Amino acid sequence: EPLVNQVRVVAERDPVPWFPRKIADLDSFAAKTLSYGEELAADHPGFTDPVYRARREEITRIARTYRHGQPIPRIEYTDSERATWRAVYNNLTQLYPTHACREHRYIFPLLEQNCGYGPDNIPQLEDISRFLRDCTGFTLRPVTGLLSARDFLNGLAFRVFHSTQYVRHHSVPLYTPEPDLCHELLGHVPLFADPDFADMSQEFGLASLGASDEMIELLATVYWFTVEFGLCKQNGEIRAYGAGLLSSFGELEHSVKAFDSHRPFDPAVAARTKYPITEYQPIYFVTDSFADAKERIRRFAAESSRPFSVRYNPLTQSVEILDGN
Ligand code: NLE
Ligand code: FE2
Repeated sequence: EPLVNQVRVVAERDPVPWFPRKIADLDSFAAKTLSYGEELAADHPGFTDPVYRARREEITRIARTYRHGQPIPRIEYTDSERATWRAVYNNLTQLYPTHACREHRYIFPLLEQNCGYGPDNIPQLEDISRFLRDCTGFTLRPVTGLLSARDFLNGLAFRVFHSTQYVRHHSVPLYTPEPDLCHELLGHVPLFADPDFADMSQEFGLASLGASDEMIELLATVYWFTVEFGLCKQNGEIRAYGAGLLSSFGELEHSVKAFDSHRPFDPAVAARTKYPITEYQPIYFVTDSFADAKERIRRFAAESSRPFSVRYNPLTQSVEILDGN
């Protein structure tokens, strides 16, 4: 790497945290997933059912050994997993016409046509990853569970979305506190096929590379209130664009009409708002339009106060460091 960067890093008072420079560097995240004992202490059945945990172990083995460039191995889902998927799928697709944002509704049929989305089939990550690459250059990587906010956001800089591959616990299909395949496929994937949304997501990622812990916390919080739980106004109606809402038929229905919980979206306010992760959100931020949210988020992400800036080179799938002085 250029000497000027090495000198800068040594000279900084606060050393710049390590960050991935090329897409294969993301391989190092595989071993570092948070476990429910730490950040996710919860009494949800998905955390404590031993049969379910054993099945999760089996599925997450793929994510632990996956390396960049390999096709994502396919999973043969069980009848119970397929029944859960069907319940989630059928309930959500009934709500989408009246509750989902325009972009989500536009892309969903394309996923049915190209990636095997449907009530009777659980789509495979490899097929979706190829589809997204054709749409926006985003790809998927299997992950064992929740990553740290830094690692997760860093992945977005390379247009890589870390996706779980297991299905939520069958007893509570309408809501799970953890990411699961239903959440990734029904909530996140449709929006990653939208070019503007893909660009905005990468902005979060680029802003997170080598950022201070404080900045990571702010970025992760804004991400939470937008990409995960954002609402927007379209044609005078409140609609969801956040993946955590679009994948939970309980909270999707609740959020759109919970008017007392709605606040106008301002990244500076959202960045400092506390939130629970294992229950319905007490506050939702609503943007006037989806385009407005994207613009505000982009500006907020660009405010990262680092002594250098970064640029993504899509030809080499690597990050170039630009000296800030
Ligand atoms: N609560 C969401 C769902 O049930 O699909 C998952 C949120 C993951 C952050
Ligand atoms: Fe998510």
